[in-house]
Amino acid sequence: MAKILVTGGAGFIGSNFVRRLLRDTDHDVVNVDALTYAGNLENLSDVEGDGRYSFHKADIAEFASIEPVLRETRPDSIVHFAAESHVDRSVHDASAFVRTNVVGTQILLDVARMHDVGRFVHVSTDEVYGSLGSSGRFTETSPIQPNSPYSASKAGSDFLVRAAHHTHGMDCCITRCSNNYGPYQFPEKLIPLMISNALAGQPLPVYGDGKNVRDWIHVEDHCRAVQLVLENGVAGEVYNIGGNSERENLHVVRKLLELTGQSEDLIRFVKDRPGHDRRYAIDGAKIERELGFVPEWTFEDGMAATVDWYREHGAWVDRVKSGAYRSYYETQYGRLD
Ligand code: NAD
Ligand code: TDX
Repeated sequence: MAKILVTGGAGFIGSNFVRRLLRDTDHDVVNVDALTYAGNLENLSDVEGDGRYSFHKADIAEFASIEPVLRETRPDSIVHFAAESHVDRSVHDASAFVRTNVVGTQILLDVARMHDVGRFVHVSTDEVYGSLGSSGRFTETSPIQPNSPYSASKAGSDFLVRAAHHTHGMDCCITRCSNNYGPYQFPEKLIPLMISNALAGQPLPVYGDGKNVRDWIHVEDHCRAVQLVLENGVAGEVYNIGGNSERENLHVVRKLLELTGQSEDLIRFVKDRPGHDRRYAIDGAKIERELGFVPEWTFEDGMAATVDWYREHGAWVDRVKSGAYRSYYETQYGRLD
């Protein structure tokens, strides 16, 4: 039994990971989250009473906020999910991305070293590799060529984690995963946004020609891979994690319209995202060979299960979409008729 501190545990992937650790291990789990617009404790309401779980509201970018949490809880390991995570928001204003993703990661590394934390798993993204043409896949040795303020800030955090291992001998691993989908994803990202709009009979905004490609992975597969890296990864190594499910955006949107029983007339082609990366695809050979990870969800089963989840959690979606989400939506999309 160990004590695992999870940052960003009130967000989409972090909350799925916290639930997984409590369900499948005997570890104690300390969830640290600043509860930004993307952090929602309702995502973990089912584990609130668990004696092995605790929540601490703290900001990783403020030493005086995060340091006391580690001093008090003394975790054995950290799994670092906390980040500003949405590319479109980083196009509007990158400052929070630099603050949390870059400065926050360095402060967290400093505090972890100060309190002799062992393994530090840094959860990163395939977007740090930039964009692919019509062929090829990202390997762990692909050049780091981030194109958006979001991915540049994640690449910066990856380099700081690499440096902490190289300079201070910290026990760090980095994971770089492709696009996640599944329960509790905030409806600013493609799949939950399209599902919630389709269920409400509202227009579906597709950027550009809709032919950009992402490699979709179910969040449960991603969380299982991160757990394998936490348990068996080699210090200083990077592990790519992919879903073996490359799909064009338009294919994804059409599939979701089919699953929600809505017409393709709801599709609206809107102005493209500035600097929009064309294609991401992960070569997952290293994590398969070294840690035995292969994704289990097929794209088709995962999409159907996710549509069912959003259908059954209408109240969660309504609460999440109220308030600040509305003004973001208007800034990003204006009126879609
Ligand atoms: P999310 O936006 O749903 O959650 C991020 C969480 O971090 C929120 O709970 C938020 O409150 C918290 N947070 C933000 N700033 C903080 C701060 N300063 N201090 C403490 N907590 C703070 O994001 P997500 O989609 O769950 O992504 C989690 C991680 O996985 C991120 O690091 C992201 O870069 C990475 N990732 C995401 C995907 C994806 O498809 N969503 C793919 C690959 C990697
Ligand atoms: O309204 C939309 N219309 C649209 O066409 C939105 C929100 C997205 N898109 C397109 C842009 C992308 O090609 O869909 C694709 C996926 O977009 P996002 O869901 O915003 O994801 P992406 O930009 O690919 O980044 C995601 O994957 C990697 C996550 O948000 C990151 O946190 C992760 O690191």
